[in-house]
Amino acid sequence: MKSLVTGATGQDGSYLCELLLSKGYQVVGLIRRTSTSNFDRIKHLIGNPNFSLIEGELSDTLSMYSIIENGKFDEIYNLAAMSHVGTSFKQPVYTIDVNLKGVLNILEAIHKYSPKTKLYQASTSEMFGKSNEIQNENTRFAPQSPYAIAKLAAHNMVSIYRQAYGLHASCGILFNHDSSRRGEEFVTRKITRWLGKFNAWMTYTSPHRPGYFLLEDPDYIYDLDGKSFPKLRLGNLDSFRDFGHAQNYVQAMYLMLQQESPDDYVIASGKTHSIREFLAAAFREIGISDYMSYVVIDPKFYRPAEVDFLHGDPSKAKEKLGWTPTISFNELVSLMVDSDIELARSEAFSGK
Ligand code: NAP
Ligand code: G4F
Repeated sequence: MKSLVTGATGQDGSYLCELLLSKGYQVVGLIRRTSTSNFDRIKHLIGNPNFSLIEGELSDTLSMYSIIENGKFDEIYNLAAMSHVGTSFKQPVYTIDVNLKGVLNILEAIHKYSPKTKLYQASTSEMFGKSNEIQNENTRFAPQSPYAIAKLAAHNMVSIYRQAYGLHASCGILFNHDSSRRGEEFVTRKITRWLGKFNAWMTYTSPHRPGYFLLEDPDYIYDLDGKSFPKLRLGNLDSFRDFGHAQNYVQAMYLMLQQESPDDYVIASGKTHSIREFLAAAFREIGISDYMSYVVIDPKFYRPAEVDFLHGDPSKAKEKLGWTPTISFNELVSLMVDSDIELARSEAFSGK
């Protein structure tokens, strides 16, 4: 089996490439040209004889056509996207180019040149947007950002190509999933990365005089020698998300393409927590309960329009795919904090 994974350098792409390689697949990762390499999440795969990289840009029709026509792929997993909701308000046209036109490029290429290739499209719970009920495959979509609008249009486009041309194309409506490989600008990883660095600052920066002050200063924490560390700056803490671990969620992507017929599935933990709850749980991991003393609420991180409540019902995926998540919310928080404590410790010792 030969698969193309777009977004191979991202969080999900890296876990999915590992999963497919472990199943004996030949995996081609699509990467876009950047001035410096960003292979951190897949560097351990480079050199594997079943793994290779190909350069391409999702929004460039000709490059996607030629990759798909020549690749003879059994499966394509389209994970590449402008994936940051906040950024989509600042770069709406680019977001449409990549997250909608990019998907159309892939669908057309499959339809024209490789109609037997199966497609997985990374849809998202953000499409539910302004919803206040538990969400499943039948819940009405009400997108709240350029990101969600592009993803919803792509989701509908996949459905049309499936009906009109009989493509084996499935969409995973994935709820938030995180890990130690999550990008640092997403709220979960922003919190755990800050905690790792703060822990290293407390432990290794003043090892002879350990301890710190929480003064009235709104922006900084001080150590006993008067050196400062910036507080954690966040936006809205009162939105709810349904969190899972990315390693569990890429299993569901794979399972969707092993089904006889294509379909759409909600992939979620079935539980919801506020960002505030994530924050509190992460601080508890390093023994701090008065977490708000370390946080500054900065309106800069508020969104022009917010998604207040995401809570998925993964019953269909459980029943039809046999998929269930194995990593709980508390385990996720703990894994992420531990990993960022270790990362910051190694950076402190290597002088970074
Ligand atoms: P991510 O870590 O941000 O990775 C995105 C990937 O897309 C990166 O490899 C990035 O390449 C690549 N990419 C971006 N623009 C591209 C372009 N124009 N051409 C080619 N490649 C491009 O995202 P993720 O968390 O792994 O998410 C994977 C997919 O699932 C995304 O489509 C996201 O929207 C969707 N999703 C994610 C979640 C979640 O909670 N994680 C939930 C639902 C849906 P660079 O490394 O060069 O930037
Ligand atoms: O971490 P976030 O940026 O993730 P968001 O918006 O839920 O999007 C993620 O999950 C989607 C699935 O539902 C994916 F489709 C998407 O690609 C991405 O992976 O923000 C989560 C919440 C928001 O309510 C935001 O307003 O956290 C709030 N937040 C509070 N302070 C913050 C911050 N978000 C970010 N990024 N940075 C903050 O400082």
